[in-house]
Amino acid sequence: MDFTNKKVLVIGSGISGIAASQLLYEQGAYPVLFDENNKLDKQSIIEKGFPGKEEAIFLGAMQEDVFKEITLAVISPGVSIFSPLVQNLKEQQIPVIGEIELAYGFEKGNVVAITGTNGKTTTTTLVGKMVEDYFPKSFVAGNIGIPYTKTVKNTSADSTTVAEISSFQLETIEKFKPVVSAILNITPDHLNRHFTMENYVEAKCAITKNQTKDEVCVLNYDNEYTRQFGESCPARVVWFSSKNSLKEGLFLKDSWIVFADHEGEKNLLHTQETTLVGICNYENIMAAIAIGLALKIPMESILSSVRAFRAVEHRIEYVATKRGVDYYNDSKGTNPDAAIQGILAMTKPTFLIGGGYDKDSEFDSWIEAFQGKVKYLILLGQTAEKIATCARNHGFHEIVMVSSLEEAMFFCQQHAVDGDAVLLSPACASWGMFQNYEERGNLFKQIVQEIKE
Ligand code: UMA
Repeated sequence: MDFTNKKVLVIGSGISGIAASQLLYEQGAYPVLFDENNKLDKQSIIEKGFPGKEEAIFLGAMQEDVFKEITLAVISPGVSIFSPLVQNLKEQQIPVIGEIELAYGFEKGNVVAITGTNGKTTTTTLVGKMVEDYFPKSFVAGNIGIPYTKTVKNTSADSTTVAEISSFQLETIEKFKPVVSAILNITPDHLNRHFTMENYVEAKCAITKNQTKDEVCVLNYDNEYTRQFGESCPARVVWFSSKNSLKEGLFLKDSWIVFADHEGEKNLLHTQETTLVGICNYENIMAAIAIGLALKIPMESILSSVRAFRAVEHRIEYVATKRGVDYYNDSKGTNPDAAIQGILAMTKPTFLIGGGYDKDSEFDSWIEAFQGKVKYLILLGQTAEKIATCARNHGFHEIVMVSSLEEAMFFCQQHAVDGDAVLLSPACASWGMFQNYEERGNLFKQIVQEIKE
C-alpha cells in the first residue's frame, strides 16, 4: 500500500502504537494517534517517540470530524475489535487492521509465527536462538515485547523473523502468512476479551489462515483443541506430544525427546541436557525443534542451540536461595493453566503467591494441581476472594490474604523454613497493580535479593 500523504489513525499509545506510527511516518503517512486514556500526557507520548505533533494526538474521546480524513485505522493488540470505536470505524467503511498486519505488509523475508495459551515466549526465544545460530540475519518480535512494526523495517530477502503472536493480534490479520506456524496449546484464557472459547480458538487457529500445504504448522497432539484443528488445518501438520508415542513427529519417552519418521525413531536429546524444567518446557523444546526442522536447520545445529539455551526471565525462573528457601519467579504465569505448570515444576513444600487482575478465569484445576505441595496460598489483587473461595471449596484452607506483593513476601520470609520454596505464580495478569508481569516479577526478584542471609 502507498501511504504517501495518507492520514492513518493509530489506536493505542503503547509500544505497538508508537512503533506503528513511526513506520507509517517513515512511509510518508500522517499518523493520527488516539488513546482512550485521557489521563495521558501528549508531550510524554511525543517523548516516547510519536513522530507527529500534539495536534495529531487525541486522548479520551475521538472527534467525529477527524474520521473524514482517515483512510486506514491500525489498532494495537489491547484494542478489541468489538470496541465501540472500532465498530464506529467499520460502520464508516474505514478499513481496520492490526499492528501485525501493518508490519507484515513491509516484510521482505521469512516469518515464523508462534502462538498458544502458554509457552509462547519460551518457544519464541528458543527458536529465535536457533535461527540466530544458523541463519545470517534474524529478528525476534511480536507479543514478546518488541513490536513487529519496529523490526520489520530491517528485514531482507535473507532474513527470518520469529514472531510471538497473541490471540489479540491474530484477530486482525488479513494477509499475514508465516512459512512455519505453531499453536503450542489452547486452554481457556482472555475470555473477557474473546467472550467465548470458540472465538478464542478461532483467533488462535487464524495463524494458519493464509498457509497452504507448502507451509508447516506445528501442533500439540495432546491438546484437544489443537488435535481437532489438525484435521482441517490448511498447512502441513507436524505433531509433538509429551503423552503419546507418535509414528511421525516429536515426542517424550523415558526422559528422551524422540524424533520419529518413516525411517523409525531416534533419541534426540535427554531432558537432563537442558536447563529448562517441567513437562511444559519439554513441549516447548519439541515444538521448537519441529520448527527448526521445518526451516531446514540441520539437526546438530538445532540441538546445540537447545543445549545452550537458558530459561526465559519470569517463567519458572530460579532467583536465589535465601536462608535455605528457594525463590522462583513465575510472574509470567498469568492464567491458571500457565500457573499449573509453575506448581507442577516445584519439588519442595511451597509458599505460593497468587492473584491479580480478573480475566474471568476459573481456578479449580490450578487448586487441584497443588497435590499437597502448597503450604500456604498467599493471595492478592482483584481475584483474591474468588481464588480463596475456590480453594476452600476444594478443601484447601491455608490461605493468607495480603494487599501487596511486599506484604506477601514479608509473610513468606517470616514463615518459610529451610527446605521450603517460595513461588510467585499468580494465575492472573498483573494489570491493575502493576504495568505488566515484568514489573511484578522484577519487584519479586528485587525483594528476594534484599533478603539478608
Ligand atoms: N487502549 C485504548 N483503547 C483500548 C485498549 C487500549 O486506547 O480499547 C490504549 C491504552 O490506554 C494504552 C495502549 O492502548 O495506552 C496500550 O496498548 P496495548 O494494550 O496494545 O499495549 P502495547 O504496549 O502496545 O503492547 C502490546 C501487547 N499488549 C497487549 O496485548 C495487552 C504486548 O503484549 C506486546 O508485547 C506488545 O504489544 C508488542 O507486540 C503484552 C501482553 O500482556 C506482553 N500480551 C497478552 C498476553 O501475553 O497474555 C496478550
